[in-house]
Amino acid sequence: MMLNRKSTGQTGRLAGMVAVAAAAALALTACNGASGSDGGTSPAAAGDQKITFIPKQLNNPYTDVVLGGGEKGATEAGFASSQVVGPLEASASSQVSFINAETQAGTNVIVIAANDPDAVCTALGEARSAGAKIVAFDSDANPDCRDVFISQVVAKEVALIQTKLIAEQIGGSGEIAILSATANATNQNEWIKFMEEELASNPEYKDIKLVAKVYGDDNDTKSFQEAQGLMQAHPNLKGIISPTTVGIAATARYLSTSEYKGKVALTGLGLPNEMRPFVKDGTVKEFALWDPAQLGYVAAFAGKALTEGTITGAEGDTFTAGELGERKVEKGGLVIVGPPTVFNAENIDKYDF
Ligand code: RAM
Repeated sequence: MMLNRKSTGQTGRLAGMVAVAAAAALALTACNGASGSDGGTSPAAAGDQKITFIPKQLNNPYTDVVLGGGEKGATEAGFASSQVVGPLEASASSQVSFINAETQAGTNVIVIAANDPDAVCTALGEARSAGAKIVAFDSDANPDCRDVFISQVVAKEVALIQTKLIAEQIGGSGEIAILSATANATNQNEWIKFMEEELASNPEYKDIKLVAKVYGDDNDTKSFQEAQGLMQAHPNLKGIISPTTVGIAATARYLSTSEYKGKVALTGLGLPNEMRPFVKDGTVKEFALWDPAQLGYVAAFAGKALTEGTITGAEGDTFTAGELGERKVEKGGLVIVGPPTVFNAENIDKYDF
């Protein structure tokens, strides 16, 4: 017997998932032997494994796209059930109680985007002792506390592309600021560290001065206010990098109706569907991102390979991530998903996420 999840549209799906979270171990399962692509010969036929995704926070449109890919990957990889649980805000310890509940429920694979690399460690350690495999994605946990980390793009590359974009957009000189997510987020801090290093060491950027780093906590209202505050505190600001989809959208919204529209540059990491109006109205020239759905998709297959023992997270391990093909585990248990794309007025209409 093969168990499949119900699948609905993106918004409905997430709402459904939250409801499932409330129902804890009562996973969305429906008996259906015919809808699997291989008629029941998939790994699911041999087991009843459960996978749970714990994103940084639930109310984030980026997370919705990542989880759409995760849901698809979980089905194709043959998990008997999958669910999403998680906090509504991305504070450091907000995920601990969710991890503990998964340990209690005997979940086989926990996929987590860590709000803080260390705050989740004890709970993840307990989950592992109980037999769970831990896949970090998007934002890494301390490597001692997980089996693999599925990274969207090489972290340094993410930083360099944003530094290059802002330098181009401000004509190579002037004051810039960074508007980040939460202050503890592993992914944000790694990208910011590489940006700072690049600004300090690349002679092309010698006339660019980073004057502020602020945190919108991946909260739309706070990000909007931080953008406003930046302009008040730094009247000579020429550009803002926001390496978070929530931050860049809120900053764009602020700039678009302000006197700074078209004068203060804004780049970073954004969802094309959220950024489209701001590219079209001239607030934003270019920004970057990868395909978020692929992140969740690869994470699900990595989880399956871990539970089957075909990988352990060691350097050189390989596994097949469905339609995305073979993936290799690199040093430190790192799996890279794909290259970033730069979006602008010419290409943005080709993307729908
Ligand atoms: C936000 C989150 C996430 C990050 C993206 C780019 O939605 O901070 O962790 O990867 O932006």
